Amino acid sequence: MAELQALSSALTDQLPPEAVSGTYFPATHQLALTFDEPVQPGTVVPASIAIDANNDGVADITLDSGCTVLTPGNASVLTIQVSTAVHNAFVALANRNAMKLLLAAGAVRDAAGNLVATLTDAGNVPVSYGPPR
Ligand SMILES: [Ca+2]
Ligand SMILES: [Ca+2]
Repeated sequence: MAELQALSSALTDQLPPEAVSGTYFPATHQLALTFDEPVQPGTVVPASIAIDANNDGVADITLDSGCTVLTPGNASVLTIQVSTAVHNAFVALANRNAMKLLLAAGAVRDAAGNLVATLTDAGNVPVSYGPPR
């Protein structure tokens, strides 16, 4: 019955996933993104994930094709190994205390295949530098 229940919930989930928060771990060059429900790591579009560090709505760092998702299966926390260029962009930011996550529509899908919606700086999803304090 577990399979039927899983199928049922997959068929009825019409709600897109929403990002909750993010953390960049500079020592390991890893970006962890937390969503409100499990998402599919294989559906991540790195170029659709960005960081606004100065609250102007314009991306200051955009993930590139050198970034790879480490999370092996559907999970509410995605861990992304970022490229050297993206890591260097984090390190170069003048202010890392007010970073916000930006997502283009379709940057990731939930377990049922619903596409994430566009997330702008107005969504106020914080990204901390290092573990949250
Ligand atoms: Ca959903
Ligand atoms: Ca900006």
